Amino acid sequence: MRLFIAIELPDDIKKALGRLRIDIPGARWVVLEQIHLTLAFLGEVDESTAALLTGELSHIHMPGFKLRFSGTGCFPDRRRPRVLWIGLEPEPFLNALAARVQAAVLACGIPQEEHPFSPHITLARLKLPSARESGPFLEQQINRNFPPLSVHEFILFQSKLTPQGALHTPIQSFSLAVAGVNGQC
Ligand code: 3AM
Repeated sequence: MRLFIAIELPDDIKKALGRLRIDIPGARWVVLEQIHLTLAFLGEVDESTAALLTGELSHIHMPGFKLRFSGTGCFPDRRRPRVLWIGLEPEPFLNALAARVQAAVLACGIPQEEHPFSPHITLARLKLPSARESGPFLEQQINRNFPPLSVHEFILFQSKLTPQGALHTPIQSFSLAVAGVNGQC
């Protein structure tokens, strides 16, 4: 199965993020329900490795934390935007969580890309990168009233590729602070 690990967002934040959408020809906006903050992408993983992984992930305990949205941005750069996202203010607990998730993944023998964790929430992917068409998205400011994101768990998701796009199904959630209450989704 194709897996990734992410932080889920509450509906009010998904709705607020949805309001950042603008009309960009050829943009594929992530459906609201599937917007998430990726901690690690695992790719294809067999059942026994997935079982090992859930064991490793359940050992991760740390305090919950709050994230604030910083502003819009894009990958790979503003001249050829392919992925449009919203970024997060630096938060050491988020980096610590991503590092611990990464270590758990590597401990299960699942290879990871080497590039450093760059916290972002993907909102759209562009088939035809256009700096001009993406400009109005990138110029949007995140105002102070934008709701913060309280993080108290992370989730192992399955991603099924379908002709209509990827379908995400939560497999198991892992509570950050409280030991022993990890739930099957
Ligand atoms: O949150 P973002 O968009 O950065 O792009 C996919 C998404 O990350 C990424 O995994 C997250 C959950 O789907 N992803 C999908 N296929 C990938 C791949 N082959 C990938 N990341 C790296 N390699």
